Amino acid sequence: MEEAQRSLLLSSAVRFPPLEGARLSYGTAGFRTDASLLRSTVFRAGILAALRALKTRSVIGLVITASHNKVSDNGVKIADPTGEMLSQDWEPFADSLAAAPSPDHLLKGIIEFAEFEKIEFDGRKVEVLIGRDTRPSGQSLLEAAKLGIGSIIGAVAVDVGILTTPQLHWMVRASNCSTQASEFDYFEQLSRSFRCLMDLILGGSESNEGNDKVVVDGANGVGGEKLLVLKEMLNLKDLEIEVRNSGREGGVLNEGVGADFVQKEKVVPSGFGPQDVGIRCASLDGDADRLVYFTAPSSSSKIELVDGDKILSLFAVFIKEELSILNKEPDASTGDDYQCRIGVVQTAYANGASTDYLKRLGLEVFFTPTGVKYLHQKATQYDIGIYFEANGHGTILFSEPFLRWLDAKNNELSSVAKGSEQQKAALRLLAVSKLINPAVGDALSGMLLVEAILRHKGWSIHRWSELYHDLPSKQLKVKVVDRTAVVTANAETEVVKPPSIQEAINAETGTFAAYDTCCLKAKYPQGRCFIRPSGTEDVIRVYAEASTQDAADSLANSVAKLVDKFLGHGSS
Ligand code: G16
Repeated sequence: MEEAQRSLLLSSAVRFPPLEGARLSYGTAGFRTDASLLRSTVFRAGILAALRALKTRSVIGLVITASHNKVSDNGVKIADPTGEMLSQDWEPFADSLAAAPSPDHLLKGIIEFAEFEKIEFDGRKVEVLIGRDTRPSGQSLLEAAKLGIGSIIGAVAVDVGILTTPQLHWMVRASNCSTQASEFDYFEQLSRSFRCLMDLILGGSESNEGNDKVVVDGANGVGGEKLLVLKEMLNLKDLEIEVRNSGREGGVLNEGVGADFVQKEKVVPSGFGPQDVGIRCASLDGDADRLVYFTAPSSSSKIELVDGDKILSLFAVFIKEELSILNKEPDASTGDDYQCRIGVVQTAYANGASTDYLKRLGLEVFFTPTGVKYLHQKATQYDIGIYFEANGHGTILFSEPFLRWLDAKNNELSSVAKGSEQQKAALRLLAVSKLINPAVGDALSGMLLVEAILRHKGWSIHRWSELYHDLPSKQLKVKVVDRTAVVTANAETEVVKPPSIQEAINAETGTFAAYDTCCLKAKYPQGRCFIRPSGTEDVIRVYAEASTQDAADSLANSVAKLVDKFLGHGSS
Protein backbone atom coordinates (compact mmCIF):
# COMPACT_ATOMS: atom_id res chain seq x y z
CA MET A 1 0.00 0.00 0.00
CA GLU A 2 1.36 3.39 -1.03
CA GLU A 3 2.13 6.09 1.51
CA ALA A 4 -0.64 8.37 0.13
CA GLN A 5 -3.23 5.67 0.80
CA ARG A 6 -1.89 4.98 4.31
CA SER A 7 -1.98 8.61 5.33
CA LEU A 8 -5.46 9.13 3.87
CA LEU A 9 -6.78 6.21 5.91
CA LEU A 10 -5.06 7.38 9.09
CA SER A 11 -6.18 10.99 8.75
CA SER A 12 -9.81 10.08 8.17
CA ALA A 13 -9.86 7.34 10.84
CA VAL A 14 -8.86 9.76 13.62
CA ARG A 15 -12.18 11.53 13.05
CA PHE A 16 -14.12 8.38 13.95
CA PRO A 17 -12.78 6.93 17.18
CA PRO A 18 -14.50 3.71 18.23
CA LEU A 19 -16.74 3.96 21.27
CA GLU A 20 -15.33 2.20 24.27
CA GLY A 21 -17.19 -0.92 25.27
CA ALA A 22 -19.45 -0.90 22.18
CA ARG A 23 -18.37 -4.15 20.53
CA LEU A 24 -20.58 -4.87 17.56
CA SER A 25 -20.81 -7.94 15.38
CA TYR A 26 -21.94 -8.14 11.73
CA GLY A 27 -24.93 -10.22 12.90
CA THR A 28 -27.98 -11.51 11.04
CA ALA A 29 -28.18 -8.47 8.80
CA GLY A 30 -25.14 -6.25 9.30
CA PHE A 31 -24.27 -4.04 12.27
CA ARG A 32 -27.24 -2.79 14.24
CA THR A 33 -27.57 -0.86 17.49
CA ASP A 34 -28.59 2.49 18.95
CA ALA A 35 -27.88 5.07 16.22
CA SER A 36 -25.83 7.26 18.57
CA LEU A 37 -23.21 4.50 18.84
CA LEU A 38 -22.81 3.85 15.14
CA ARG A 39 -20.75 6.61 13.47
CA SER A 40 -17.40 4.89 13.78
CA THR A 41 -18.87 1.53 12.68
CA VAL A 42 -20.57 3.04 9.63
CA PHE A 43 -17.36 4.86 8.66
CA ARG A 44 -15.51 1.53 8.83
CA ALA A 45 -18.31 -0.23 6.92
CA GLY A 46 -17.69 2.39 4.21
CA ILE A 47 -14.04 1.31 4.06
CA LEU A 48 -15.16 -2.32 3.94
CA ALA A 49 -17.55 -1.63 1.04
CA ALA A 50 -14.83 0.19 -0.88
CA LEU A 51 -12.39 -2.71 -0.33
CA ARG A 52 -15.06 -5.13 -1.52
CA ALA A 53 -15.52 -3.01 -4.65
CA LEU A 54 -11.75 -3.06 -5.25
CA LYS A 55 -11.60 -6.80 -4.73
CA THR A 56 -14.55 -7.61 -7.03
CA ARG A 57 -14.02 -4.67 -9.46
CA SER A 58 -17.80 -4.29 -9.36
CA VAL A 59 -20.41 -1.94 -7.98
CA ILE A 60 -21.10 -2.66 -4.29
CA GLY A 61 -24.00 -1.47 -2.12
CA LEU A 62 -24.11 -0.04 1.38
CA VAL A 63 -27.47 0.44 3.07
CA ILE A 64 -28.10 2.36 6.25
CA THR A 65 -31.13 0.85 7.93
CA ALA A 66 -32.26 -0.94 11.07
CA SER A 67 -35.33 -2.31 9.32
CA HIS A 68 -37.84 -3.56 11.93
CA ASN A 69 -35.97 -2.13 14.95
CA LYS A 70 -37.20 0.90 16.87
CA VAL A 71 -36.64 4.32 15.27
CA SER A 72 -33.74 5.26 17.57
CA ASP A 73 -31.69 2.30 16.30
CA ASN A 74 -29.89 2.21 13.01
CA GLY A 75 -27.60 -0.14 11.16
CA VAL A 76 -25.44 -0.76 8.14
CA LYS A 77 -25.03 -3.68 5.77
CA ILE A 78 -23.21 -4.35 2.53
CA ALA A 79 -24.63 -5.77 -0.71
CA ASP A 80 -22.36 -7.83 -2.98
CA PRO A 81 -22.15 -7.41 -6.80
CA THR A 82 -25.05 -9.83 -7.38
CA GLY A 83 -27.17 -7.78 -4.98
CA GLU A 84 -26.93 -10.58 -2.41
CA MET A 85 -25.69 -10.11 1.14
CA LEU A 86 -21.97 -9.58 1.76
CA SER A 87 -20.04 -12.82 1.30
CA GLN A 88 -19.89 -14.54 4.67
CA ASP A 89 -16.10 -15.01 4.24
CA TRP A 90 -15.73 -11.29 4.83
CA GLU A 91 -17.82 -11.09 8.00
CA PRO A 92 -14.91 -11.82 10.41
CA PHE A 93 -12.98 -8.98 8.74
CA ALA A 94 -16.02 -6.72 9.14
CA ASP A 95 -16.07 -7.56 12.85
CA SER A 96 -12.36 -6.92 13.27
CA LEU A 97 -12.52 -3.61 11.38
CA ALA A 98 -15.37 -2.47 13.62
CA ALA A 99 -13.44 -3.49 16.73
CA ALA A 100 -10.02 -1.99 15.83
CA PRO A 101 -9.15 0.13 18.91
CA SER A 102 -7.14 2.84 17.13
CA PRO A 103 -6.40 4.21 13.62
CA ASP A 104 -3.05 2.36 13.66
CA HIS A 105 -4.75 -0.95 14.44
CA LEU A 106 -7.31 -0.22 11.75
CA LEU A 107 -4.61 0.45 9.16
CA LYS A 108 -2.64 -2.65 10.15
CA GLY A 109 -5.80 -4.82 9.88
CA ILE A 110 -6.61 -3.40 6.43
CA ILE A 111 -3.06 -3.96 5.13
CA GLU A 112 -2.99 -7.56 6.37
CA PHE A 113 -6.42 -8.36 4.99
CA ALA A 114 -5.68 -6.69 1.64
CA GLU A 115 -2.51 -8.76 1.32
CA PHE A 116 -4.39 -11.94 2.16
CA GLU A 117 -7.17 -11.13 -0.32
CA LYS A 118 -4.71 -9.79 -2.91
CA ILE A 119 -6.56 -6.49 -3.17
CA GLU A 120 -4.76 -4.05 -5.44
CA PHE A 121 -4.76 -0.38 -4.51
CA ASP A 122 -4.21 0.92 -8.01
CA GLY A 123 -6.48 3.97 -7.85
CA ARG A 124 -8.84 2.68 -10.57
CA LYS A 125 -12.40 3.93 -10.14
CA VAL A 126 -14.93 1.72 -8.34
CA GLU A 127 -18.39 2.65 -7.10
CA VAL A 128 -20.34 2.07 -3.90
CA LEU A 129 -24.08 2.88 -4.00
CA ILE A 130 -25.33 4.18 -0.65
CA GLY A 131 -29.01 4.01 0.24
CA ARG A 132 -30.81 4.64 3.50
CA ASP A 133 -34.21 4.35 5.10
CA THR A 134 -36.23 7.19 6.63
CA ARG A 135 -34.62 7.19 10.08
CA PRO A 136 -33.64 10.69 11.27
CA SER A 137 -30.12 9.45 12.07
CA GLY A 138 -29.64 8.30 8.46
CA GLN A 139 -28.21 11.53 7.04
CA SER A 140 -25.30 11.89 9.49
CA LEU A 141 -24.49 8.18 9.21
CA LEU A 142 -24.51 8.57 5.44
CA GLU A 143 -21.82 11.26 5.76
CA ALA A 144 -19.72 8.84 7.86
CA ALA A 145 -20.13 6.11 5.23
CA LYS A 146 -19.10 8.53 2.45
CA LEU A 147 -15.93 9.45 4.33
CA GLY A 148 -15.13 5.75 4.84
CA ILE A 149 -15.56 5.03 1.13
CA GLY A 150 -13.62 8.16 0.19
CA SER A 151 -10.66 7.07 2.29
CA ILE A 152 -9.87 4.36 -0.26
CA ILE A 153 -8.29 6.01 -3.32
CA GLY A 154 -10.39 5.38 -6.45
CA ALA A 155 -13.56 4.45 -4.56
CA VAL A 156 -16.51 6.74 -5.25
CA ALA A 157 -19.63 6.96 -3.06
CA VAL A 158 -22.85 7.38 -5.04
CA ASP A 159 -25.69 8.59 -2.84
CA VAL A 160 -28.87 7.02 -4.26
CA GLY A 161 -31.06 8.58 -1.57
CA ILE A 162 -33.87 7.13 0.50
CA LEU A 163 -34.75 3.67 -0.78
CA THR A 164 -36.21 0.41 0.41
CA THR A 165 -33.45 -2.09 1.20
CA PRO A 166 -34.54 -4.39 -1.67
CA GLN A 167 -34.42 -1.46 -4.11
CA LEU A 168 -30.78 -0.85 -3.20
CA HIS A 169 -29.95 -4.56 -3.59
CA TRP A 170 -31.75 -4.60 -6.96
CA MET A 171 -29.88 -1.50 -8.17
CA VAL A 172 -26.50 -2.98 -7.24
CA ARG A 173 -27.29 -6.16 -9.14
CA ALA A 174 -28.64 -4.24 -12.12
CA SER A 175 -25.64 -1.87 -12.17
CA ASN A 176 -23.34 -4.84 -12.62
CA CYS A 177 -25.23 -6.38 -15.51
CA SER A 178 -27.11 -3.63 -17.34
CA THR A 179 -27.28 0.07 -17.93
CA GLN A 180 -30.85 0.26 -16.64
CA ALA A 181 -30.23 0.36 -12.94
CA SER A 182 -31.95 3.45 -11.59
CA GLU A 183 -34.84 3.58 -9.15
CA PHE A 184 -37.07 4.45 -12.09
CA ASP A 185 -35.87 1.28 -13.88
CA TYR A 186 -36.77 -0.75 -10.79
CA PHE A 187 -40.33 0.59 -10.82
CA GLU A 188 -40.53 0.12 -14.59
CA GLN A 189 -39.47 -3.52 -14.34
CA LEU A 190 -41.96 -4.28 -11.56
CA SER A 191 -44.86 -2.55 -13.25
CA ARG A 192 -44.11 -3.99 -16.70
CA SER A 193 -43.79 -7.58 -15.48
CA PHE A 194 -46.85 -7.26 -13.22
CA ARG A 195 -48.99 -5.96 -16.08
CA CYS A 196 -47.69 -8.74 -18.31
CA LEU A 197 -48.57 -11.34 -15.65
CA MET A 198 -52.04 -9.85 -15.11
CA ASP A 199 -52.71 -9.92 -18.86
CA LEU A 200 -51.83 -13.60 -18.95
CA ILE A 201 -53.96 -14.23 -15.89
CA LEU A 202 -57.07 -12.18 -16.44
CA GLY A 203 -57.97 -14.29 -19.46
CA GLY A 204 -58.03 -17.47 -17.42
CA SER A 205 -59.39 -16.25 -14.12
CA GLU A 206 -62.81 -17.53 -13.05
CA SER A 207 -63.65 -14.94 -10.44
CA ASN A 208 -61.85 -12.76 -7.98
CA GLU A 209 -64.57 -13.12 -5.37
CA GLY A 210 -64.99 -9.35 -5.21
CA ASN A 211 -61.50 -9.00 -3.77
CA ASP A 212 -60.33 -6.07 -5.79
CA LYS A 213 -58.87 -4.10 -2.91
CA VAL A 214 -55.81 -4.44 -0.69
CA VAL A 215 -55.03 -2.08 2.18
CA VAL A 216 -51.33 -1.81 3.01
CA ASP A 217 -49.68 -0.76 6.27
CA GLY A 218 -46.41 0.99 5.34
CA ALA A 219 -44.92 0.80 8.89
CA ASN A 220 -44.49 4.62 8.75
CA GLY A 221 -41.35 3.88 6.77
CA VAL A 222 -39.94 4.04 3.29
CA GLY A 223 -42.10 1.23 1.87
CA GLY A 224 -45.40 3.14 2.02
CA GLU A 225 -43.97 6.10 0.08
CA LYS A 226 -42.44 3.85 -2.56
CA LEU A 227 -45.64 1.86 -2.90
CA LEU A 228 -47.48 5.11 -3.66
CA VAL A 229 -45.01 5.78 -6.50
CA LEU A 230 -45.40 2.23 -7.80
CA LYS A 231 -49.17 2.53 -7.63
CA GLU A 232 -49.04 5.65 -9.85
CA MET A 233 -46.94 3.80 -12.40
CA LEU A 234 -49.14 0.71 -12.32
CA ASN A 235 -52.26 2.77 -12.91
CA LEU A 236 -54.45 -0.26 -12.14
CA LYS A 237 -58.13 -0.34 -12.94
CA ASP A 238 -59.02 -3.69 -11.45
CA LEU A 239 -57.03 -3.61 -8.23
CA GLU A 240 -57.24 -0.81 -5.68
CA ILE A 241 -54.19 -0.38 -3.47
CA GLU A 242 -54.77 1.80 -0.43
CA VAL A 243 -51.69 2.77 1.57
CA ARG A 244 -51.90 3.67 5.27
CA ASN A 245 -49.08 4.49 7.69
CA SER A 246 -46.98 5.85 4.84
CA GLY A 247 -45.17 8.10 7.28
CA ARG A 248 -46.89 11.19 5.79
CA GLU A 249 -49.50 11.07 8.56
CA GLY A 250 -46.84 11.66 11.20
CA GLY A 251 -46.72 8.23 12.87
CA VAL A 252 -43.49 6.83 14.29
CA LEU A 253 -41.55 4.22 12.31
CA ASN A 254 -42.38 0.66 13.45
CA GLU A 255 -44.31 1.89 16.51
CA GLY A 256 -47.47 -0.19 16.73
CA VAL A 257 -47.23 -0.72 12.97
CA GLY A 258 -45.32 -2.83 10.46
CA ALA A 259 -44.85 -6.46 9.55
CA ASP A 260 -42.76 -7.35 12.61
CA PHE A 261 -45.37 -5.93 15.00
CA VAL A 262 -48.28 -7.57 13.17
CA GLN A 263 -46.58 -10.96 12.91
CA LYS A 264 -45.32 -11.08 16.50
CA GLU A 265 -48.27 -9.48 18.31
CA LYS A 266 -50.98 -10.83 15.98
CA VAL A 267 -53.03 -7.64 16.31
CA VAL A 268 -54.00 -5.00 13.73
CA PRO A 269 -51.50 -2.17 13.22
CA SER A 270 -52.43 1.35 14.21
CA GLY A 271 -54.80 2.92 11.66
CA PHE A 272 -56.64 -0.37 11.04
CA GLY A 273 -59.79 -1.49 12.78
CA PRO A 274 -63.37 -2.72 12.49
CA GLN A 275 -63.87 -0.80 9.22
CA ASP A 276 -61.43 -3.24 7.60
CA VAL A 277 -63.19 -6.49 8.51
CA GLY A 278 -63.39 -8.70 5.44
CA ILE A 279 -60.78 -6.70 3.51
CA ARG A 280 -57.42 -8.11 2.47
CA CYS A 281 -54.72 -6.23 4.39
CA ALA A 282 -50.94 -6.38 4.13
CA SER A 283 -48.11 -5.01 6.22
CA LEU A 284 -44.55 -4.06 5.23
CA ASP A 285 -41.67 -3.64 7.65
CA GLY A 286 -39.58 -0.50 8.17
CA ASP A 287 -37.38 -0.97 5.09
CA ALA A 288 -39.90 -3.00 3.06
CA ASP A 289 -38.02 -6.26 2.84
CA ARG A 290 -40.74 -8.16 4.73
CA LEU A 291 -44.39 -8.71 3.93
CA VAL A 292 -47.24 -10.34 5.79
CA TYR A 293 -50.98 -10.35 5.08
CA PHE A 294 -53.81 -10.33 7.60
CA THR A 295 -57.50 -9.73 8.06
CA ALA A 296 -58.93 -7.56 10.81
CA PRO A 297 -60.98 -9.46 13.41
CA SER A 298 -64.68 -8.80 13.86
CA SER A 299 -64.85 -9.82 17.51
CA SER A 300 -61.65 -11.15 19.10
CA SER A 301 -58.60 -8.94 19.27
CA LYS A 302 -56.42 -11.34 17.26
CA ILE A 303 -56.05 -11.01 13.52
CA GLU A 304 -56.05 -13.85 11.02
CA LEU A 305 -52.36 -13.78 10.13
CA VAL A 306 -51.16 -14.91 6.72
CA ASP A 307 -47.43 -14.98 7.28
CA GLY A 308 -44.29 -15.70 5.26
CA ASP A 309 -44.94 -19.47 5.45
CA LYS A 310 -48.29 -18.99 3.73
CA ILE A 311 -46.79 -16.66 1.12
CA LEU A 312 -44.20 -19.37 0.46
CA SER A 313 -46.96 -21.98 0.20
CA LEU A 314 -48.98 -19.83 -2.23
CA PHE A 315 -45.93 -19.31 -4.44
CA ALA A 316 -45.07 -23.02 -4.29
CA VAL A 317 -48.59 -24.10 -5.25
CA PHE A 318 -48.63 -21.68 -8.19
CA ILE A 319 -45.22 -22.63 -9.51
CA LYS A 320 -45.92 -26.34 -9.23
CA GLU A 321 -49.15 -25.91 -11.16
CA GLU A 322 -47.52 -23.84 -13.89
CA LEU A 323 -44.75 -26.40 -14.27
CA SER A 324 -47.24 -29.22 -14.53
CA ILE A 325 -49.18 -27.35 -17.27
CA LEU A 326 -45.90 -26.74 -19.05
CA ASN A 327 -44.91 -30.40 -18.86
CA LYS A 328 -48.36 -31.84 -19.63
CA GLU A 329 -47.72 -32.29 -23.32
CA PRO A 330 -44.47 -34.03 -24.23
CA ASP A 331 -42.27 -31.64 -26.09
CA ALA A 332 -42.75 -33.02 -29.61
CA SER A 333 -40.40 -30.56 -31.22
CA THR A 334 -37.29 -31.42 -29.24
CA GLY A 335 -38.16 -34.27 -26.91
CA ASP A 336 -36.64 -31.91 -24.36
CA ASP A 337 -37.79 -32.66 -20.82
CA TYR A 338 -35.91 -30.44 -18.42
CA GLN A 339 -35.92 -31.95 -14.95
CA CYS A 340 -36.63 -28.82 -12.95
CA ARG A 341 -35.54 -29.20 -9.33
CA ILE A 342 -37.71 -27.12 -6.97
CA GLY A 343 -36.65 -26.61 -3.39
CA VAL A 344 -38.12 -24.64 -0.52
CA VAL A 345 -36.06 -23.22 2.30
CA GLN A 346 -37.37 -22.37 5.77
CA THR A 347 -36.02 -21.72 9.26
CA ALA A 348 -36.93 -23.18 12.64
CA TYR A 349 -39.57 -20.43 12.97
CA ALA A 350 -41.60 -22.02 10.15
CA ASN A 351 -44.87 -23.22 11.52
CA GLY A 352 -44.83 -27.04 11.70
CA ALA A 353 -48.12 -27.14 9.78
CA SER A 354 -46.53 -25.26 6.87
CA THR A 355 -43.65 -27.69 6.62
CA ASP A 356 -46.06 -30.66 6.66
CA TYR A 357 -48.11 -28.98 3.94
CA LEU A 358 -45.10 -28.29 1.71
CA LYS A 359 -43.90 -31.86 2.12
CA ARG A 360 -47.38 -33.13 1.22
CA LEU A 361 -47.07 -31.10 -1.99
CA GLY A 362 -44.07 -33.30 -2.72
CA LEU A 363 -41.52 -30.52 -2.26
CA GLU A 364 -38.02 -30.81 -0.88
CA VAL A 365 -37.86 -28.69 2.30
CA PHE A 366 -34.53 -27.57 3.73
CA PHE A 367 -33.85 -25.70 6.98
CA THR A 368 -31.16 -23.09 7.60
CA PRO A 369 -30.40 -20.77 10.52
CA THR A 370 -32.28 -17.45 10.67
CA GLY A 371 -31.04 -14.80 8.26
CA VAL A 372 -31.75 -14.29 4.60
CA LYS A 373 -28.08 -14.76 3.83
CA TYR A 374 -28.38 -18.44 4.77
CA LEU A 375 -31.73 -19.11 3.12
CA HIS A 376 -30.75 -17.33 -0.09
CA GLN A 377 -27.53 -19.28 -0.41
CA LYS A 378 -29.36 -22.60 -0.08
CA ALA A 379 -32.09 -21.54 -2.54
CA THR A 380 -29.47 -20.89 -5.24
CA GLN A 381 -28.84 -24.63 -5.34
CA TYR A 382 -32.18 -25.35 -7.06
CA ASP A 383 -33.60 -24.54 -10.51
CA ILE A 384 -36.40 -22.83 -8.64
CA GLY A 385 -35.55 -22.08 -5.02
CA ILE A 386 -38.32 -20.53 -2.93
CA TYR A 387 -37.30 -19.26 0.47
CA PHE A 388 -39.26 -17.48 3.16
CA GLU A 389 -38.89 -16.79 6.83
CA ALA A 390 -42.14 -16.86 8.80
CA ASN A 391 -41.61 -13.13 9.41
CA GLY A 392 -42.29 -12.45 5.72
CA HIS A 393 -38.77 -12.14 4.34
CA GLY A 394 -38.22 -14.17 1.20
CA THR A 395 -38.20 -14.46 -2.56
CA ILE A 396 -37.98 -16.93 -5.45
CA LEU A 397 -34.74 -17.67 -7.29
CA PHE A 398 -34.64 -19.06 -10.82
CA SER A 399 -31.42 -20.64 -12.09
CA GLU A 400 -29.92 -19.32 -15.34
CA PRO A 401 -30.04 -22.75 -17.09
CA PHE A 402 -33.73 -23.09 -16.22
CA LEU A 403 -34.53 -19.59 -17.48
CA ARG A 404 -32.65 -20.27 -20.74
CA TRP A 405 -34.61 -23.49 -21.19
CA LEU A 406 -37.90 -21.71 -20.40
CA ASP A 407 -37.14 -18.97 -22.88
CA ALA A 408 -36.31 -21.48 -25.60
CA LYS A 409 -39.43 -23.48 -24.78
CA ASN A 410 -41.57 -20.37 -25.09
CA ASN A 411 -40.01 -19.57 -28.47
CA GLU A 412 -40.74 -23.06 -29.73
CA LEU A 413 -44.29 -23.02 -28.42
CA SER A 414 -44.94 -19.67 -30.05
CA SER A 415 -44.37 -21.30 -33.43
CA VAL A 416 -46.12 -24.66 -32.80
CA ALA A 417 -48.74 -23.88 -30.14
CA LYS A 418 -49.13 -20.12 -29.94
CA GLY A 419 -51.65 -18.98 -27.34
CA SER A 420 -51.95 -22.49 -25.84
CA GLU A 421 -52.20 -22.94 -22.06
CA GLN A 422 -48.76 -24.50 -22.25
CA GLN A 423 -47.28 -21.40 -23.78
CA LYS A 424 -49.16 -19.17 -21.34
CA ALA A 425 -47.65 -21.17 -18.46
CA ALA A 426 -44.18 -20.55 -19.90
CA LEU A 427 -44.94 -16.83 -20.26
CA ARG A 428 -46.35 -16.62 -16.75
CA LEU A 429 -43.24 -18.21 -15.28
CA LEU A 430 -41.04 -15.86 -17.29
CA ALA A 431 -43.08 -12.89 -16.04
CA VAL A 432 -42.74 -14.12 -12.43
CA SER A 433 -38.96 -14.36 -12.85
CA LYS A 434 -38.91 -10.69 -13.90
CA LEU A 435 -41.35 -9.50 -11.25
CA ILE A 436 -39.74 -11.12 -8.23
CA ASN A 437 -36.57 -9.54 -6.84
CA PRO A 438 -33.71 -12.00 -7.46
CA ALA A 439 -31.37 -10.26 -5.03
CA VAL A 440 -33.29 -10.37 -1.76
CA GLY A 441 -36.78 -10.57 -0.23
CA ASP A 442 -38.78 -7.57 -1.43
CA ALA A 443 -42.17 -6.69 0.06
CA LEU A 444 -43.26 -4.64 -2.98
CA SER A 445 -42.54 -7.22 -5.67
CA GLY A 446 -43.70 -10.03 -3.34
CA MET A 447 -47.01 -8.24 -2.80
CA LEU A 448 -47.60 -7.81 -6.53
CA LEU A 449 -46.95 -11.51 -7.06
CA VAL A 450 -49.36 -12.46 -4.27
CA GLU A 451 -52.02 -10.21 -5.80
CA ALA A 452 -51.52 -11.70 -9.27
CA ILE A 453 -51.70 -15.30 -7.99
CA LEU A 454 -54.82 -14.67 -5.90
CA ARG A 455 -56.43 -13.13 -8.97
CA HIS A 456 -55.34 -16.02 -11.16
CA LYS A 457 -56.79 -18.58 -8.77
CA GLY A 458 -59.87 -16.53 -7.93
CA TRP A 459 -58.98 -16.92 -4.25
CA SER A 460 -59.93 -14.69 -1.33
CA ILE A 461 -57.45 -14.21 1.51
CA HIS A 462 -59.57 -16.65 3.55
CA ARG A 463 -59.32 -19.33 0.89
CA TRP A 464 -55.57 -18.77 0.80
CA SER A 465 -55.33 -18.93 4.57
CA GLU A 466 -57.19 -22.25 4.53
CA LEU A 467 -54.32 -23.98 2.67
CA TYR A 468 -53.47 -25.37 6.10
CA HIS A 469 -54.13 -24.43 9.72
CA ASP A 470 -51.21 -23.02 11.66
CA LEU A 471 -50.28 -24.65 14.91
CA PRO A 472 -50.71 -22.03 17.66
CA SER A 473 -47.38 -20.37 18.40
CA LYS A 474 -45.84 -17.75 20.66
CA GLN A 475 -42.65 -15.68 20.42
CA LEU A 476 -41.01 -13.86 23.31
CA LYS A 477 -37.84 -11.83 23.82
CA VAL A 478 -35.72 -12.15 26.95
CA LYS A 479 -33.10 -9.60 27.89
CA VAL A 480 -29.99 -11.31 29.33
CA VAL A 481 -26.56 -10.23 30.50
CA ASP A 482 -24.73 -11.60 27.45
CA ARG A 483 -26.70 -13.06 24.56
CA THR A 484 -23.54 -14.31 22.85
CA ALA A 485 -23.26 -16.92 25.64
CA VAL A 486 -25.89 -18.93 23.74
CA VAL A 487 -24.56 -21.01 20.84
CA THR A 488 -26.93 -23.10 18.76
CA ALA A 489 -26.68 -25.93 16.21
CA ASN A 490 -28.93 -27.87 13.82
CA ALA A 491 -30.46 -24.81 12.18
CA GLU A 492 -30.86 -23.24 15.64
CA THR A 493 -33.09 -25.99 17.00
CA GLU A 494 -30.59 -27.02 19.67
CA VAL A 495 -28.55 -25.07 22.21
CA VAL A 496 -25.03 -26.45 22.47
CA LYS A 497 -23.74 -23.81 24.88
CA PRO A 498 -24.42 -23.65 27.76
CA PRO A 499 -25.37 -27.35 27.50
CA SER A 500 -27.65 -27.54 30.51
CA ILE A 501 -30.20 -25.16 28.95
CA GLN A 502 -31.13 -27.59 26.18
CA GLU A 503 -31.75 -30.37 28.71
CA ALA A 504 -34.06 -28.07 30.65
CA ILE A 505 -35.91 -27.04 27.46
CA ASN A 506 -36.31 -30.69 26.48
CA ALA A 507 -37.68 -31.53 29.88
CA GLU A 508 -40.13 -28.62 29.72
CA THR A 509 -41.24 -29.38 26.16
CA GLY A 510 -41.68 -33.06 26.89
CA THR A 511 -39.20 -34.08 24.22
CA PHE A 512 -37.81 -36.87 26.34
CA ALA A 513 -39.45 -38.37 29.40
CA ALA A 514 -41.38 -35.41 30.77
CA TYR A 515 -44.87 -36.87 30.56
CA ASP A 516 -47.84 -36.22 32.74
CA THR A 517 -47.97 -39.65 34.33
CA CYS A 518 -51.59 -39.34 35.54
CA CYS A 519 -53.10 -39.28 32.06
CA LEU A 520 -50.10 -40.45 30.05
CA LYS A 521 -50.26 -37.46 27.73
CA ALA A 522 -47.37 -35.31 26.55
CA LYS A 523 -47.13 -32.15 28.62
CA TYR A 524 -47.57 -30.01 25.48
CA PRO A 525 -49.10 -32.03 22.64
CA GLN A 526 -47.29 -31.17 19.39
CA GLY A 527 -45.01 -29.01 21.54
CA ARG A 528 -41.82 -27.61 20.03
CA CYS A 529 -39.63 -24.88 21.43
CA PHE A 530 -36.23 -23.35 20.72
CA ILE A 531 -34.19 -20.35 21.78
CA ARG A 532 -31.58 -18.35 19.87
CA PRO A 533 -29.67 -15.12 20.28
CA SER A 534 -31.08 -12.38 18.03
CA GLY A 535 -28.67 -10.96 15.47
CA THR A 536 -30.47 -7.62 15.28
CA GLU A 537 -31.57 -6.87 18.87
CA ASP A 538 -29.86 -7.37 22.21
CA VAL A 539 -32.16 -10.23 23.30
CA ILE A 540 -32.62 -13.99 23.33
CA ARG A 541 -35.63 -15.02 21.25
CA VAL A 542 -37.96 -17.81 22.38
CA TYR A 543 -40.28 -19.61 19.96
CA ALA A 544 -42.86 -22.18 21.02
CA GLU A 545 -45.67 -23.96 19.27
CA ALA A 546 -48.19 -26.50 20.51
CA SER A 547 -51.66 -27.81 19.79
CA THR A 548 -53.46 -24.99 21.65
CA GLN A 549 -52.68 -21.31 22.13
CA ASP A 550 -52.69 -21.70 25.92
CA ALA A 551 -50.16 -24.51 25.66
CA ALA A 552 -47.91 -22.53 23.26
CA ASP A 553 -48.08 -19.48 25.58
CA SER A 554 -47.35 -21.55 28.63
CA LEU A 555 -44.42 -23.35 26.98
CA ALA A 556 -42.92 -20.05 25.76
CA ASN A 557 -43.32 -18.48 29.21
CA SER A 558 -41.76 -21.44 30.99
CA VAL A 559 -38.79 -21.50 28.63
CA ALA A 560 -38.37 -17.72 28.93
CA LYS A 561 -38.11 -18.23 32.70
CA LEU A 562 -35.47 -20.90 32.12
CA VAL A 563 -33.48 -18.49 29.95
CA ASP A 564 -33.69 -15.94 32.71
CA LYS A 565 -32.58 -18.47 35.28
CA PHE A 566 -29.62 -19.77 33.26
CA LEU A 567 -28.39 -16.52 31.72
CA GLY A 568 -29.35 -13.91 34.27
CA HIS A 569 -31.35 -10.69 33.90
CA GLY A 570 -30.07 -8.11 31.49
CA SER A 571 -30.71 -4.46 32.13
CA SER A 572 -33.82 -3.42 30.24
C1 G16 B 1 -33.28 -9.32 9.59
C2 G16 B 1 -32.84 -10.44 8.69
C3 G16 B 1 -33.88 -11.54 8.72
C4 G16 B 1 -34.13 -11.98 10.16
C5 G16 B 1 -34.47 -10.78 11.04
C6 G16 B 1 -34.57 -11.09 12.50
O1 G16 B 1 -34.49 -8.81 9.12
O2 G16 B 1 -32.70 -9.95 7.38
O3 G16 B 1 -33.39 -12.61 7.95
O4 G16 B 1 -35.18 -12.87 10.21
O5 G16 B 1 -33.46 -9.79 10.90
O6 G16 B 1 -33.32 -11.53 12.93
P1 G16 B 1 -32.99 -11.81 14.43
O7 G16 B 1 -34.03 -12.75 14.93
O8 G16 B 1 -31.61 -12.42 14.39
O9 G16 B 1 -33.05 -10.51 15.18
P2 G16 B 1 -34.77 -7.26 9.05
O10 G16 B 1 -36.06 -7.17 8.33
O11 G16 B 1 -34.81 -6.75 10.47
O12 G16 B 1 -33.59 -6.73 8.28
